[in-house]
Amino acid sequence: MTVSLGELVDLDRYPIDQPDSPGYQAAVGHARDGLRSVGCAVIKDLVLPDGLTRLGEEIWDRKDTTHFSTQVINPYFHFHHNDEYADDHPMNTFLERSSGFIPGDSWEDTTAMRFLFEHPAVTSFLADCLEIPELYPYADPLAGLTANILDPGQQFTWHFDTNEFAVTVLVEEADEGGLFEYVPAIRSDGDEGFTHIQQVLEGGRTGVHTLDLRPGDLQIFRGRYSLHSVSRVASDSKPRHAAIFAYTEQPDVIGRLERTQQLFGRVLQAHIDAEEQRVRSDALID
Ligand SMILES: O=C(O)CCC(=O)C(=O)O
Ligand SMILES: [Fe+2]
Repeated sequence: MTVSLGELVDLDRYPIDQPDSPGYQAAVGHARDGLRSVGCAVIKDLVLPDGLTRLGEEIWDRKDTTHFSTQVINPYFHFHHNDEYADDHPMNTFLERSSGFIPGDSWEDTTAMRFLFEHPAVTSFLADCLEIPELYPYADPLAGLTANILDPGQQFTWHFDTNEFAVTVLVEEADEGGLFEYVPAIRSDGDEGFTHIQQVLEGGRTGVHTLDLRPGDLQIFRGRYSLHSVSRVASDSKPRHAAIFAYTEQPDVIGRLERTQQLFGRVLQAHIDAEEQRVRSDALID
């Protein structure tokens, strides 16, 4: 089955394939405002209803490949106590992540998911929004293209992403819970922001934004600098399904061995090779 960009994306409202058009400029301007001010931009109803149906079916068809894992982790995905830090430090504050991922190698080249994730018009539009010269699909064969699955009762606790940017399309929302929350730019290169992070981990709401995201909306997010979470989906709710497109500013970035094992329950040879030859863009804690 083939698909075209116009079948998936509302190109009338958002002509992402026509960079010189007023509609394109308006969408980029709006996204830049959000990204500059709070590190987050939402493009409402970017995906058309039929596109959403198709993404929804692709996720349900592959849901049995979801790797679910419950872990008690700190915001950097560590799960061991670190004696160099106090007990009430973010490094030693462990909370529940109980969601699952449909991994990158579940999405064949013919899927609408992969088509959107890798489409040059999508990547260059996103780069424009993020005000960077180039954007590369995260080269990790498992973590690059995923669906994040939160079944009833599950939550994705406060954390930072390894990759600089993430793009999310909410495909199916929970009836209750499953809300995306974030604290913009709580850390930066050279400042880990531990004090504020600890307040949030302990339930503090200072600086916490709750996103009003609906199915079909596309969210652009700087997840490496903004602490974020998805709140618990109610036990009697529908599941929450979100497509996650991960991108990097540099090509050929691959996730760490340990985190890959944690999130996907396995690693590929590419992860083992990359561990020996790391390509990193900053020195923040992973
Ligand atoms: O499902 C979402 O909206 C975000 C999930 C997330 O933060 C992640 O996959 O790292
Ligand atoms: Fe994240």
